[in-house]
Amino acid sequence: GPHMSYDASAIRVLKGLEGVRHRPAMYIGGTGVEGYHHLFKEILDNAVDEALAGYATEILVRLNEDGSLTVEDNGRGIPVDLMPEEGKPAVEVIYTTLHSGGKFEQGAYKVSGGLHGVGASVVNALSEWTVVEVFREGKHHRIAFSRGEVTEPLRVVGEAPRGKTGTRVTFKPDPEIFGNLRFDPSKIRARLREVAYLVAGLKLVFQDRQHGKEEVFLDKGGVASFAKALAEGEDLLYEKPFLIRGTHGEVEVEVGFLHTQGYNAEILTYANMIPTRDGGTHLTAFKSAYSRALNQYAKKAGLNKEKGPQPTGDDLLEGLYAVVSVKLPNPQFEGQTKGKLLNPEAGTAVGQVVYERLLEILEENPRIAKAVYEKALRAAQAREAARKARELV
Ligand code: 0R9
Repeated sequence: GPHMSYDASAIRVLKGLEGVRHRPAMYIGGTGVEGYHHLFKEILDNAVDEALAGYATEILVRLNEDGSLTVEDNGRGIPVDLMPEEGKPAVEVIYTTLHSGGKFEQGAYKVSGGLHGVGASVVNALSEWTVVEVFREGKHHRIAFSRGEVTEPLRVVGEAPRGKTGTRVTFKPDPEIFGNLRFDPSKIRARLREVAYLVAGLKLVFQDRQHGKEEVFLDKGGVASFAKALAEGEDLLYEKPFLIRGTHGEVEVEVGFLHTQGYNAEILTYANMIPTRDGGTHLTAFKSAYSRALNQYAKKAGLNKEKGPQPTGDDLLEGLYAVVSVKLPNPQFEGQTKGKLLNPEAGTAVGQVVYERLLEILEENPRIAKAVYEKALRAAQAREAARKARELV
């Protein structure tokens, strides 16, 4: 009857990008400031993927005067050839098909994961307009969309400048979805700075056409420089931060760390470049491996001959500034804000890599090792003295 056909068409419609416009929160977390900037992060991640794949060396982000945002990479360019099954160019399929992950994955994994990481088609669905330009094989290609639908099919609009390859995406988030929100340059800058630390050597340029400013983010030291930046303003125990890198199974581990003379400590963690504010398996494993390595070294080096109080895990962490970054396939997140990493294999990898390499670092740097351990011994003594004082009172 008439009801049947209504239901069927309603279901069909909601399956496509209409569903994204109908329930944006399911795809970007919400339609507030965070959701708005999530669109930028999503496109930036796609450009970063091309850098991690070894093809792009530079990413440009431009905040345009009309409120739209341009993200451009100098990688291979999104393929423009027709896909046999769809009969459409790959770039169109990517921008108009929900969850087009799977079949496009080229062995590696996407940077993003969890609730977020739904891709270009979601950004397209939630944008008043989107223009994708591809520079490839000497040609400048262009395709345009509005609210997820093609408005100008893919065509060659000219020659690519000499030797230029890459992808340029310009989009204007839809006021029908986001009201009068605007991009906040400080949020864009914060993410670019973070990515520059997480991908050592990648050049990120931010052009703010609304305020006539340009800024370059590039760091050769990666997470080691990140750790040093966190410790800014503190008295350092030594000047040069350490970097630990390693792979275990399918998990890539990178840790940068530095010790201060103070009592504060800060450990930032990331999974596939997504901040994990509530920690998770990688953080737990890091703390445990760090303590085990220090205790093991101290025993072997005879640093702990005293009968006094033994340093706890927290004593050992005093003064430590560290950044732990893991990359793994299929990251699983938990918690209200999806800020906690659950994958046990991430913990195993961090544990192995950090324990082994940290022991070597301590052996290669006995003066630093001694200073770090003696600081932990003093922390244990202070803790014990405070406890005794409390008991006396
Ligand atoms: C500015 C934002 N950048 C991107 O969105 C972007 C996607 C992308 C890409 C490839 C290269 N650069 C890119 N930039 C790419 C090219 C090739 C293979 N894989 C990826 C190739 O030349 O063979 N793509 C991301 C997905 C896809 N391309 C694909 F599914 F269409 F292939």
